[in-house]
Amino acid sequence: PAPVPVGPVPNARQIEWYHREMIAFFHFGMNTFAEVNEGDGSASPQLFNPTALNCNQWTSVLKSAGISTAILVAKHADGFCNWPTAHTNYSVKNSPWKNGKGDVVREFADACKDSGIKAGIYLGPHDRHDSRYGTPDYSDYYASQLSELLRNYGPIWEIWWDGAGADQITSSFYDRWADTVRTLQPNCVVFGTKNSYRYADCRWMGNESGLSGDPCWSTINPGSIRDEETHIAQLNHGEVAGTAYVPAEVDVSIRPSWFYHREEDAQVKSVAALWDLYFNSVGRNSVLLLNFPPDKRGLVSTIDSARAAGLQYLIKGTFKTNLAAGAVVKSLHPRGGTYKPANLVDNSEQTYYATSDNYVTDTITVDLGKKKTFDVLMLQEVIELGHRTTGWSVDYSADGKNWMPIPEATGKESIGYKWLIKFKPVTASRVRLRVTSGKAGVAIHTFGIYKQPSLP
Ligand code: IPT
Repeated sequence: PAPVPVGPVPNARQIEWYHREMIAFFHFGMNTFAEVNEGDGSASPQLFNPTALNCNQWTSVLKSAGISTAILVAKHADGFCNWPTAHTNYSVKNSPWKNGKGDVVREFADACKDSGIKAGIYLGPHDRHDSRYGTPDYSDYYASQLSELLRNYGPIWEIWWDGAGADQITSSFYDRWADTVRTLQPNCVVFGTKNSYRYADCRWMGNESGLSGDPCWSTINPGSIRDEETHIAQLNHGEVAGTAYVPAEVDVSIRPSWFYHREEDAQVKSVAALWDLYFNSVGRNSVLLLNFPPDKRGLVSTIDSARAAGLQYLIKGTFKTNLAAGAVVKSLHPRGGTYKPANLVDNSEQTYYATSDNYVTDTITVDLGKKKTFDVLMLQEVIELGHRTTGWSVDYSADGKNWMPIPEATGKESIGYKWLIKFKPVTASRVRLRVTSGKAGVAIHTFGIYKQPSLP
């Protein structure tokens, strides 16, 4: 029989979310034109006037970056609405852009649909423009806008409830807004923070620099999300004994700022920096939400798009071949039946290796048959069965007798959806995974070793 799940397990939205691995963020709006990051809500709608807005250009950037989901800022804390909402005059309809007939959300949603990209929405809970902010009337206002966005633009894959500045938005506001989300778009992932913690499918991971914790558990105690300021470490690492399954989403900008500023063109993250970022987010059991701020034309800079394509080149080039594929795999405590050690290297997520229920530790030896050189390691647990393994190390050997540790892969804790490690190239004919502790028996579907191509 199959192993029994342990602890909290993901819901269907979270399983789908993990498999996307990377999401693009588009911060675009009044701040782009006012040349600030946190507008106070007083900028005139006359300022908003992209000269060449083309969301198909945005999605083509994502295509070459291998990113299949995107979240657009519909309204940031300055309150300006990127769609012609019926509920305020502070929107594109009073801007010169397309003589007030434009709708950025529509163009974004249509471009996503045309290119097979899932569209998400950031609707800032904080609002510095609207005088009702923080009152029950604001709750009505926000709920009406949420309905507009969730009814009129097709499937919305994720809704982003930024906690920034939103402390006056109490949990009763979110109770109502969550009801709107669940009624109109049952499959919509909720990024929740602070007072929206009850509804969070995924959590903030505690910083905006792209650095998930090591370890990084998908589980957390909900109070740690609510009491963010005093629980940054818990957000960053998760909590191994957490009572809720709320994995980390890593929001970080490809530039220093969230909104576009020309003077930052020379500070776009390099491909090497993005590669590190990928390992520190996707490679740490998290999903990467990478911001590409469109400029005043309404286009993503070619600098940003070239870097993102460089990252995709490295991802593809590295992970195309698992050098352990087809290796002879043996373990100390196999469960038997269909849960074979060889499932670890069969390039299939549908089959997995498991230990017998009496064992939470194991030693799994992968015989490569000949010497191979690799510098990346990947492990993937069966997330549907909960976080199981809590301690592991990887060693290598040239003769099967003398084993050397991979220092970067020694004394590790969490695995989860995906754990990646890169290190100086190692040449070996055998690799072994020592599972040293767990909450339940091992259930891992992939053990991979890879060789990075050189930087583009
Ligand atoms: C921070 C919020 O407090 C948090 O809830 C989350 O929304 C996060 O932003 C997103 O980056 S505030 C930020 C200035 C660190």
